[in-house]
Amino acid sequence: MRILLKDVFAALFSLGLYLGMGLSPAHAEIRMQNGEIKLGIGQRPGVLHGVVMNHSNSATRWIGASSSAFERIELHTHTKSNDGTMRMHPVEGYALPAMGSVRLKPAGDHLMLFGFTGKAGDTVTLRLSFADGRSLEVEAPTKARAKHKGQSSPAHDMPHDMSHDMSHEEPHHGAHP
Ligand SMILES: [Cu+2]
Repeated sequence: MRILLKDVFAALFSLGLYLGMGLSPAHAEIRMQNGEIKLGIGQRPGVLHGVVMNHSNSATRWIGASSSAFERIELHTHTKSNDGTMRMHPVEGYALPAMGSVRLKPAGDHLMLFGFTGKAGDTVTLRLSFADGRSLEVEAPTKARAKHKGQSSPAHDMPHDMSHDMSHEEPHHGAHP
């Protein structure tokens, strides 16, 4: 009787582990690599680049991010408009295939981080959330955006959505497949 009960518990335990796979937040199946935040100038939003990899057999969607160091974080992407220019806009999420990844990069998908409450050089903690209930806590260093020539030209002070575009990495124009 004692042996039987032990076997039953062992079986239940394995079943529990099996069912928990891919759902448990403790499972480090989703990871971020090379995460780095470039802060915006002044009040402009910062941008997160890096790679989020799904080392599991279940596809999901990356649907959000939050951090105590930022007031708000949006998921953005760039799309080519009719006149051929790349424009960024918020999206509901990014598809994260099984054994696949989302690559955040200039002129592509990126996280836009508003209202930084820390200081440049801080490493901040971000919580990434996924449509299947998984979530991931990651750390990313913040870097002040390098000052460059022409920074104070009038174009940089435009209040309309150009200024939002300008807070991104430089290579917006040209080499897009
Ligand atoms: Cu953006």
